[in-house]
Amino acid sequence: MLSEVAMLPTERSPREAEPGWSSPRREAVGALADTALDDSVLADFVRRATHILRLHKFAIDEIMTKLRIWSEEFDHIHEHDPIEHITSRVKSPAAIVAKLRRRGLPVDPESARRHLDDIAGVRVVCPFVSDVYLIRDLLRRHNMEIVQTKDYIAAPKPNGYRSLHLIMKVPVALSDRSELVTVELQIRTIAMDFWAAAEHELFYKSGGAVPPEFAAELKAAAEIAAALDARMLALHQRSRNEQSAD
Ligand code: 0O2
Repeated sequence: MLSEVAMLPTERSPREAEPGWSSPRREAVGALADTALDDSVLADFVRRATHILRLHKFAIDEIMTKLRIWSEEFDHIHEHDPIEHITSRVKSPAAIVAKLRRRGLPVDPESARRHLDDIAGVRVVCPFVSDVYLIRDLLRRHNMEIVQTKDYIAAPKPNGYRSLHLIMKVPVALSDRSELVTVELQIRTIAMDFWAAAEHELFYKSGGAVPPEFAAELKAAAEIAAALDARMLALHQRSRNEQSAD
């Protein structure tokens, strides 16, 4: 039952379902490394966390519905779909327990809900950088509550990582009440996503320590990806201008 909640369907295009947020993620590696996680603690957490995990799945469903509508409507009206694909996941119980332990927090579902912003994660991959901010603006325009923004496009991480991260409070209407649920939304271009996936793979294989010359190469590659994004955006804008002049 629980695995149905933790293993969400994910989507390559907003309109067709398929398997997930790439793996193994760093948090999963962390969870394996922390195998002080004894089975009884995890089993107890899993038993008590079902409701909270389900709630986060519902919040993801809410966001996905909005994104699908915007994707299809934009494509229809403006002949441009700002969403290339979407993936999502509910964090696994083992990864939640490992993160709470790492942070020295109580290991129970309420503590997870209070302290972790990334139990529900949605990743939106866009063709152009302008689409990333378009999605952010659409969320704002529809009064979706954004409680935190980390703009790693305007200010990339030292390793070169680029993405727009939004922490959102998503209202979920249950049969007897409404609940505000936290969702982490990562919005990035295809080039940023390619870099992040490759970096994650390299980072994972190197066991967490990236040698300095390797790190410099990764950063240089991120800058090439950013330059490519800038060129593709310029082409996109030129093509839009030419279409509107016709
Ligand atoms: P997963 O499975 O993708 O969720 P926090 O999440 O609060 O503990 P932080 O650094 O404050 O950590 O959060 P931030 O900066 O918003 O980053 C969280 C997520 O962004 C990560 O989640 C990754 O998905 C992605 N991310 C951030 N930095 C990098 C990076 O340098 N390379 C790659 N490939 N991804 C990055 P998790 O927890 O790693 O895993």
